[in-house]
Amino acid sequence: MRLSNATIATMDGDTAYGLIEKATVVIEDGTILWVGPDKELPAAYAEHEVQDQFARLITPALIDCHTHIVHGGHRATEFEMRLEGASYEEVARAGGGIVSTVKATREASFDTLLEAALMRVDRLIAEGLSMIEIKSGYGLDHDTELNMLRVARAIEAVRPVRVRTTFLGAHAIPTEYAGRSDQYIDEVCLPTLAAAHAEGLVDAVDGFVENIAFSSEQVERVFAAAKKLGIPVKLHAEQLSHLGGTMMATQYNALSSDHLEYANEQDATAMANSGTVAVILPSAYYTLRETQLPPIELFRHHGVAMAIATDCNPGSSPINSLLLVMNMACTIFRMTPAEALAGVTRHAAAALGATDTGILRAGMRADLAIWDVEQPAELAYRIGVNSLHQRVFAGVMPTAKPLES
Ligand code: DI6
Ligand code: FE
Repeated sequence: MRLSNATIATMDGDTAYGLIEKATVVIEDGTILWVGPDKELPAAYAEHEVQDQFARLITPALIDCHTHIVHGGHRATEFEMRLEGASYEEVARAGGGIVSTVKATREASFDTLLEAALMRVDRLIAEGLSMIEIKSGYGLDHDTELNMLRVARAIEAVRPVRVRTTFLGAHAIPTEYAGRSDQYIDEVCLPTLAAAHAEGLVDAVDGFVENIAFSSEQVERVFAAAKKLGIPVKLHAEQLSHLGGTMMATQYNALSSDHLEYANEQDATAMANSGTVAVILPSAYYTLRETQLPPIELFRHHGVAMAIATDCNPGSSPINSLLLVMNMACTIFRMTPAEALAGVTRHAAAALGATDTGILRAGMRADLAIWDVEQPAELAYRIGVNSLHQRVFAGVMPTAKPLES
């Protein structure tokens, strides 16, 4: 198949969008064979079935590289509490917050969790998503952590989307281990990681270094175990305060450090050196009415790749739209629309260690999003508007229903 007469934002190369006007992408067996100007189409591809795109925009399909999309219940009551003045940390300490979602997730069946997650995933797919990272971390016991990861994997079996699973056993301290966080790491987190890995359920290991969660030293023990198993790591760090999680994570060549509102220049240089992606999460900042902006300019200055993601979760980020997150990244964090698009394609792929997607180039997977817009900046510019015309997943386009004979 060949899609012609398109504006193609390859997100490849050194220019902002890697833009090619009046361009063609040739796809075969789920792979991109060629991308370039219509006029330069090699003769070998001239016979491929052609579809005129009438100047539509083609980008890599979107990637959400940080979500907690599998979870039980919701936290609308906590939303009300926070609006009446309670802080996120106060809610957490009062037994709300993450721990209340843990209760709801433990009580939910596999089917209930799957059904609820699919409703959210479908909204992302409708915006051109092809790959999603999904974390555990609302189980905090052996069975529920494994159940969450199995649900995450099941999504891939029932929807045309790729799932990357992340073990986040060090997300919060469950009530039964209150005041005994070291024991929780030893007795639950580490053995559950081993079990989940043995079942093939872990693509990466994550942790939460924060006053309301774990210390850098505690998460480092989990990272050391991940390293022994050969699993890459990533970290929730410097979200509510600066505790140095990012520096520790870079010593493990973390794929990403996420949130980062309180990160500083030392963190930025360490991330640049270790190739750790900064995952920026504007919706969590927005929902918590945070005022400390992540140091975007420092990341830019030091050449740290920036991804952006939904952080979809029932507490700090009840959002199901990557397009809206792109808008927030620009309007609130002053990222450019080109950085926002790279943040949900090329750099999101890097944050997941995925090397076959995120840019449009010969040899990459044919995961594309086709948009009814004139220029790529429109994707981040419009608010609450989904301009997706069509998604192409592994080279497959949804076809029109055949006419009844
Ligand atoms: N940081 C977050 O933003 C989410 N987890 C984390 O470590 C929030 C999780 C929640 O509030 O349920
Ligand atoms: Fe998160």
